[in-house]
Amino acid sequence: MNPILTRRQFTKAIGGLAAACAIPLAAKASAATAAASDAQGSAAKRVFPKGFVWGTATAAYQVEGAVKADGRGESIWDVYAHTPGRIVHGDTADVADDSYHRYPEDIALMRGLGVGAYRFSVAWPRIFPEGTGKPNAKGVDYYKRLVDALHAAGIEPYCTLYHWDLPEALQRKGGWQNRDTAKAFADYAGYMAGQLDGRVRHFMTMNEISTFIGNGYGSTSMAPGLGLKGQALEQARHYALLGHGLAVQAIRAATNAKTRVGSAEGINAAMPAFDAPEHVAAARKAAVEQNAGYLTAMHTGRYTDQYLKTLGADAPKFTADEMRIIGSKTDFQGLNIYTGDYYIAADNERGYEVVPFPSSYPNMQSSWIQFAPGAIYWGPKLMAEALGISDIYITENGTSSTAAPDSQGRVLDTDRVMFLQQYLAELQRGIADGAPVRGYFLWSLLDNFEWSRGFSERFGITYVDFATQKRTPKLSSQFYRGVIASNAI
Ligand code: PNW
Repeated sequence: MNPILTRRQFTKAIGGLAAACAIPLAAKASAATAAASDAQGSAAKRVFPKGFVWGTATAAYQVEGAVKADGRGESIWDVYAHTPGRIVHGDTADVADDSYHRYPEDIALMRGLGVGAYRFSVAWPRIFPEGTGKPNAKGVDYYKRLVDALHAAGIEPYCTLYHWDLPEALQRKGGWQNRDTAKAFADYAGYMAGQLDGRVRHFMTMNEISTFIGNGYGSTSMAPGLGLKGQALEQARHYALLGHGLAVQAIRAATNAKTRVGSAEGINAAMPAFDAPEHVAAARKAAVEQNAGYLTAMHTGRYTDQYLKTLGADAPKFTADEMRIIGSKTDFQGLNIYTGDYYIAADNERGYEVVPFPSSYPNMQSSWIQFAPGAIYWGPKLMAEALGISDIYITENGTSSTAAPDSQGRVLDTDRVMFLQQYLAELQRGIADGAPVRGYFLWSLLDNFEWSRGFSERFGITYVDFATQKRTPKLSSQFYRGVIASNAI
């Protein structure tokens, strides 16, 4: 899917980006040399498997804008963002990157990078403005146009059906606290997958159940901002999982046999404090238990004994049939990996103990992103071993950075370059050690609406001037371009 470019194609592509980014020629020459030496099979290069999928990722609410266009209904994030005090600086995503209109420009940026894949999400309220009922043809057509334009550019679309923008009409009926929402989601997911069948080969049901339930239902830092506790919170988590399982079945029923279905779950990857066998075993146990309410349930069709015991009276009510649905077989697992937690072996019931980060531990601009490249080595490896997962995609990885245009208009985000270089080296090492990772999606193609942080935290490898919508590839774009072209780090 990502053939190594001829030297001429490569130099041309890098030349275009270098001009856009005004990067000196020396960098261009060394990248071209790397590609050339790779073609000769240099042993010094750390090479990714042939056919490894390189992509970028975004989500509908974070980039599209156009919140009133073509009959789109209201989502919980429209309501939340327009509630005073919820978002840093009172930002909203009413316009965001205006990708609803500017997607051809975004696809051109991806061509410049040389990515073979793009992970985007569908806004449920564009398809069913009221959550259920009659589909909105104009919303469906937008995604057909997007997907067709991607194919025309030689970029494979990977589609997420729920990246947190629940139709507000369903929130008024209880949102994920209402079991009917799981059914409504499956109906929407099946309908949309059917509409894109044949044009999209990879569907993800949901993005990070852990985050939208934890932050939106458990705390108030994301929409709908409920701050629930106890059993009510656990029941909502269970219904979100049920929605995933029902959607897997609905997507399968609506699409051809070659279509592949999975999800994109966020994990704070369990890492051994260092790779002594007892700490590795501890981290493996932790990987299962820390994800008991998400990945473990989805891949085993049951909640672990320890999970239910810890929750006690707060445990969700569930039936055997619901657990079978939650455990519906998937074809791949997406993992969003930004950071991790260190574990050591411990003489307690669980057999492990989490090690808090010392205050001196380095982190990126976002306070929750500890710099932990080992997360992307251990995360996929331990999840695959513990849960028997055969195909993993890194559906998100990246970082925020404060880098802004310098006096020449360049954005030299060396912190992001450093971050990506270290994480990708660890990913390559993990794959070489047997982690079944098939692809990598960098979050994000563009600076975008970073939820409650608004536009104050920028995750893009392309700088976006939100006043003019001008896009400028950052230094990290040039770095990623070289990784893709050489399929190596
Ligand atoms: C993920 N946390 O979200 C999302 O899937 C993206 O939409 C988001 O832009 C990206 O990561 C960067 O934040 C998370 O606070 C947001 O732990 C917050 C957290 C984790 C993931």
